[in-house]
Amino acid sequence: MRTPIIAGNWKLFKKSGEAVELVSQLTHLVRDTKGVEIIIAPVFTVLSTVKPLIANSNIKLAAQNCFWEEEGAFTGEISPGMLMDAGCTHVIIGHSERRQYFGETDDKVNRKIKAAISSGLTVLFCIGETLAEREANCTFNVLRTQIEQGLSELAKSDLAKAVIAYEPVWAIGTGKTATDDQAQEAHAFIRGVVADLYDHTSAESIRILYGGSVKPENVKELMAQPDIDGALVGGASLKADSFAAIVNYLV
Ligand code: G2H
Repeated sequence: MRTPIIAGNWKLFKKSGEAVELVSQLTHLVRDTKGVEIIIAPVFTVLSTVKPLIANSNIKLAAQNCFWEEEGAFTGEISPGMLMDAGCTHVIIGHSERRQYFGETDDKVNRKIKAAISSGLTVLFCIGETLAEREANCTFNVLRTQIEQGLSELAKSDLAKAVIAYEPVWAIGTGKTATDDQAQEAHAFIRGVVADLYDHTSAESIRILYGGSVKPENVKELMAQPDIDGALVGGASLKADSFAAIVNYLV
């Protein structure tokens, strides 16, 4: 009943020519895919280039970040309304790379989530523990805090526009994937926190994606876990054949 999502986070890769090539191949490879929501998140500068290429496809467009103000003297920022204007339906918020390199705190993440949802975007809200936090047995405390603060002041009705992405920081771009059991355990915990904060129905409805070195070889086992509803894919989304193989994990 929860439609799976496979989302490609292109990070800081792909200028317009490369983006056109990738998307042209991808639309072809996934044109018959049904029952999976497919999302790509290119860099800001190619959103408008990519948009017409996916206009008649089953691929949706996301940005990788946004600011919380709609307009004003905020040099270098992009607002949720501007992303909608560029054709985005989704935005990634709170990716660990933003938290690690750009000073994004739970409070900033929360402001961005609220602004994005009230503008009509669906948010892919990223959480996850570092290796040090896992080794110190703090994983669940860290996840609970990130969820409580990230979703602070969001009404139950807003949750329809929220997707959670669990990305253990130690598994990002490292080639190390959480085991299926580790991922399932974290996802079940996250669903439990949503039930505590809202209710059982909201927890059962919200989609929770796994991210961190997802590739064609491991997607099937991850997706077989009862609380894993999709994947946020970095490196393997940069090639059409590997991303399509992940999207088509059931084929
Ligand atoms: C985690 C993931 C995508 P990768 O950052 O968000 O990247 O699949 O390269 O680990």
